[in-house]
Amino acid sequence: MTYLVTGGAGFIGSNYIHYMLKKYGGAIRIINVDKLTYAGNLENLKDVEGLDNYRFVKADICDADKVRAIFESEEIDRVVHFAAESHVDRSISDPLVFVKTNVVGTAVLLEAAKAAWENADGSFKEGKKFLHVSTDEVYGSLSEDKNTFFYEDTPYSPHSPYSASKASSDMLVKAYMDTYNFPANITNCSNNYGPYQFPEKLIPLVINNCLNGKKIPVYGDGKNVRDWLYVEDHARGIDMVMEKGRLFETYNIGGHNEMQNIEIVKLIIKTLREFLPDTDKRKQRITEDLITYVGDRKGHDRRYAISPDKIKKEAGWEPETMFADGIRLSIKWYLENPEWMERVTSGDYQNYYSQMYGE
Ligand code: NAD
Ligand code: TDX
Repeated sequence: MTYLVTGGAGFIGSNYIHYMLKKYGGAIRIINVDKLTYAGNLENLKDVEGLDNYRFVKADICDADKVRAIFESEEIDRVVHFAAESHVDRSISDPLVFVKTNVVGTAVLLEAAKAAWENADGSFKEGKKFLHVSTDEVYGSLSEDKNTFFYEDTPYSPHSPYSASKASSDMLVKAYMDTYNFPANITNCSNNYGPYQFPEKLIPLVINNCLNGKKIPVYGDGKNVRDWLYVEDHARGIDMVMEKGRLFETYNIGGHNEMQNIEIVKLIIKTLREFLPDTDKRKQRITEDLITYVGDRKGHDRRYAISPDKIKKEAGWEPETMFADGIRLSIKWYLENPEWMERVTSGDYQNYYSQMYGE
């Protein structure tokens, strides 16, 4: 069984590749296609690099010739499509790259998979599936009423250029399913956290700023709510949708872990203080005095919360890692991997590809 994973050098993609190779070993083969933008870090995958059943291809998913060539040279059974520009703040200052990668890149992949998998009569070869990884941000924003959730049939109402580009890519996948019976699933998940997350996103940013005695920028009143999902739970959810999800269906994946941003910031400060010994000089600087309220993000969605009822009922998936445990695991990981953070923040990690692959 051969998987084409796009964006496998990013945060969720690299965790997914680790999860899959650990679970299935040599029974599967993974081809990781990634452009290696600022967010793609091959060092995340150092430990699988030498495996016979893992191959890395440096390519932009917008490059139709290259993508088609991959489908022609390999018998791809399954596509798991993570590759995207993923940071909301960047989409506010530079929307066009989001449209290009997230919309055009998805269209290119769909075309290549369709061309490779379609029979002469318009049906598709047995067992093929395209799983498109999307976000709960396509549904817009919820009120603070705790009884409201995003469901699979919640109308799309994206607000940021990022979520609008993801919504467009979802619509393209839906169009391929409706028009061609193209074998696909869409998953929409909530905020992920865990190892290997680029420190532009809230949790690793707060950990990194604390460890460096830097101010922690909290947008607006800090009371925006996100529904946090431990990345390994997400990887398992994607695998279960791939195995058990009904074709043409959408599945929401969420952790039932709603938290206000400010609660998370305070919890990270408290946990770091607990983990660091008194002799560690950094500890004295890690206090709530680092918290700095700054101007709000433009168009900032107030609350996200996902109902994972459908994936639970149909695939038996449930989150296994509650936030209280997951955040401790994550903080420990960042504390134990200071060189990873150092190389990512200094930009050094970007030399890894040329050292490793000699290009
Ligand atoms: P990330 O930014 O950490 O990684 C994205 C990866 O895609 C990087 O390796 C990057 O090099 C690659 N990439 C970017 N543009 C490319 C292009 N044109 N061609 C090939 N590769 C390219 O993102 P992430 O947080 O791992 O998110 C993965 C997917 O999950 C995205 O589709 C995102 O929208 C979705 N998602 C993320 C979250 C989250 O909390 N992080 C939540 C819901 C959905
Ligand atoms: O410095 C910060 N200060 C702050 O208050 C940052 C980076 C964020 N925030 C707030 C904004 C959000 O309310 O924290 C919350 C989380 O922000 P991000 O980590 O940027 O995530 P978010 O915008 O919620 O989007 C994430 O989850 C959904 C991912 O980046 C998306 O790719 C995913 O689709």
